Amino acid sequence: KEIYFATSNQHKLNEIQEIFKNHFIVKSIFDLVDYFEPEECADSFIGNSTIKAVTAGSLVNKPVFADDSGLCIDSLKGFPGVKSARYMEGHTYMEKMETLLKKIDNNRKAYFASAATFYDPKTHILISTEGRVYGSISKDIRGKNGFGYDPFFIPEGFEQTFGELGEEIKNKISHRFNAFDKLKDILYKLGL
Ligand code: ITT
Repeated sequence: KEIYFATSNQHKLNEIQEIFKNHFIVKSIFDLVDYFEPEECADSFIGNSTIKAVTAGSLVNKPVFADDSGLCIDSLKGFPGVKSARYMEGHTYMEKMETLLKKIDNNRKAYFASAATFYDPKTHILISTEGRVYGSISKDIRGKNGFGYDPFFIPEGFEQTFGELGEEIKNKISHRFNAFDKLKDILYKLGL
């Protein structure tokens, strides 16, 4: 089975291709169209992943997946959260992680969240799930694997950051894995 993933983030595409390798052939939406990214104006991850999936699915008239995700830091009241991508604009992740490190107090708890949406424009079936991985923000920025905020996030049960742990471990425990694994189970139960 083939499904198109409505993302412009190559790292997300690679992770989803790996997670689904025994279930779906996941292709980039850019194989079909010069996909135009819709404005992510919702105030929740599921709201934004729904906007992406419905826009893309309607454009290509085929079933699609979308993901909206971010890092929520406890001591910053969940910031950057749904603004995780926008917060980065015009800066490098290194600069932004350093700025965040200065703002975080003794409570270093944080989680990554991912909303996964499936949309089929022919049947109008629309399904969303959310997944999280809990952990903490490291005191320094470590590791070159992954992307975005991975080099300063330590998942629970580990001492290394996602940047150090690498994709094999990340893909077994990540927010994205948890969200898409739930979505996969629902699609399977519905026979889709
Ligand atoms: P698309 O909307 O095209 O899918 P995007 O990168 O703009 O790509 P989002 O709007 O969902 O995606 O923004 C998510 C941001 O949250 C992402 O750019 C990273 O900064 C951060 N993020 C999400 N998942 C992450 C992960 O697994 N590791 C590190 N940072 C992550």
